[in-house]
Amino acid sequence: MTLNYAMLRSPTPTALPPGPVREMRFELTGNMNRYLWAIDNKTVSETDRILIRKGENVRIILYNNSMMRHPMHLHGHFFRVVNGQGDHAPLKNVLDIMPMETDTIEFAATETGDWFFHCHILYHMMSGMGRVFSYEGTAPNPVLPDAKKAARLFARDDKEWHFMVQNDFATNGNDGEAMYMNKRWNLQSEWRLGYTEEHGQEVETHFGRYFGKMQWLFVNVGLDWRTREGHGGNDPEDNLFGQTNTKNSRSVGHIGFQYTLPMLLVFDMRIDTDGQLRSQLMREDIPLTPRMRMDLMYNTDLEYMAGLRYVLDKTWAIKAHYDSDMGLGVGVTISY
Ligand SMILES: [Cu+2]
Repeated sequence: MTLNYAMLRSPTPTALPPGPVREMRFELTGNMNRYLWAIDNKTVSETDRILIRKGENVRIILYNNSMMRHPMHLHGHFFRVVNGQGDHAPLKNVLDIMPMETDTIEFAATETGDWFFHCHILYHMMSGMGRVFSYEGTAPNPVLPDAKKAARLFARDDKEWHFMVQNDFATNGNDGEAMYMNKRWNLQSEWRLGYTEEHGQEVETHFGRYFGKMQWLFVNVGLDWRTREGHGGNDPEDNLFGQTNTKNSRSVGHIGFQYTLPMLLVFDMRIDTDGQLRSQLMREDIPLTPRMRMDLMYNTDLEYMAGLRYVLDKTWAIKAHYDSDMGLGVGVTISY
């Protein structure tokens, strides 16, 4: 038998005392790849405290619009889980909400002060999935001498910038990417540095912002530099837009966007300062087995790439890839 919340029944009645009802609706949102977690696409530090009043009944309707479960926890109160048990609805202070599920909880506002309501997966909480309920007209807390500073410290978690880098030391060259990002912005750079002039060198850098509650849209500006020689005349002269193909010699700025399509396929469209268009489809990290990942890329400069990575641990992986410019390479990948 699979146990579920509908089976829970309080041994004593839990009906709320009479009083005005304040109803709120929240959507739990986020992006699993970027690890941003929010409520209604706003993190704790991007919102004000939610004022409630002593004596009223607060009803919260929660819709989990993500593919992860979120055990939502309220400090300082027991809430009723509205689960079909009428006056005997169970009292809890954490409710684990499954993907795509909608749940209703309610509690009598009987306290004073500020109370944190947050996902109890702590890295979801620290990336911003929470709100503060604040009782109207509460006197300052005497054990918090500097309330402004305390609020600033509290809001600091979800404002943090973090750095990641992945570098592949391969037989045909060195390629990798680095990112410095926070919840909305990303500065990223990627490079493919061949050991010969024929394999060539490429460096691309983007800076931009993510938009939308799922953060599928990344609007960016960037720089694209590349050089490659003597590819035996096999290179395509045009790109798919009928423009001269500049994939072997380019030093431009560009503006564009990336959009994450279903199946985590990333569509990239850009125009550069020479008026050249490029669009690209890429899917990274296709899990073939728990440790085997596949990457695929194709773009309108007629470049393509396919790679296989065997993940040894969180830092090390073994990689083999084929790139239309750099050919076959085998190497070791470091992730940080
Ligand atoms: Cu969560």
